[in-house]
Amino acid sequence: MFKHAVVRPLGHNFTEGLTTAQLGTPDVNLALLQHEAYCQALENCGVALIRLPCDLHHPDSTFVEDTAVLTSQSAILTRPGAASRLGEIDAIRKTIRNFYPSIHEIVAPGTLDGGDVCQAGSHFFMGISHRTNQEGARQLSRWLSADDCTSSTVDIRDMNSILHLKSGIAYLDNNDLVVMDELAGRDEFSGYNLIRVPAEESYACNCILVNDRVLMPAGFPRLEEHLARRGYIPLPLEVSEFRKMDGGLSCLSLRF
Ligand code: CIR
Repeated sequence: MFKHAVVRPLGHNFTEGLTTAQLGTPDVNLALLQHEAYCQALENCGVALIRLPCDLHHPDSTFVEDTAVLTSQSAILTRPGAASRLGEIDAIRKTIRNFYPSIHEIVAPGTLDGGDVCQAGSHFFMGISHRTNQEGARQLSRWLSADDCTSSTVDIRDMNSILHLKSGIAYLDNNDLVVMDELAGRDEFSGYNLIRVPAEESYACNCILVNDRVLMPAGFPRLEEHLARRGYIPLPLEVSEFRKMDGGLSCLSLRF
């Protein structure tokens, strides 16, 4: 169960953030409305929000998930792989200090984005991507093993279709793993019940189980039906403007 989530609205310069998606320029006002609806959805799932003010120095700072890995036992601040995002960590450090007695940090030369870390019970998959390097994954794995958690890496550097590992997989419950077709054959995932997502819906892989609901992007009926058939309660949300900045739905909150 998640009790809390950190969220941070985008600023007027959101469109100056990093992106490779060629989906046009986001509409900032629409993005703000989508962000607020996302926040309300989290609250409706019983989560208390910690709302940070927007940070105009960091146009990507609404994607708070990339800044930390929070588990029931530990908090590990990341060291984002994009230089323009390194300064996002300070505000998160101050915020989570109120909830965790001690905080670990990924240090140079390690880099790690929270979007590359997928928790599946007591096991953590860590994507090796253009943002997260082997050293960042090694440091995270050491902190996790101190809590008796296991971890393993999944190399996604040769994939152009996803930025982070969690752009292509999501762990739900009961050994169920949502996975994009392109990743479904990887040995790393063979022990899971795979909920395969066809290529035309792969953006929807980035969904999150928050207490009793699965928050997922709106407009992906096949995954929505599949989840409902398996007994989940899907809650579709509009996140079109975040997609234009390479953002998934999970990255808009840090849940713990
Ligand atoms: C970036 O490129 O860093 C941001 N524009 C998007 C980050 C999205 N993060 C995520 O999916 N975890």
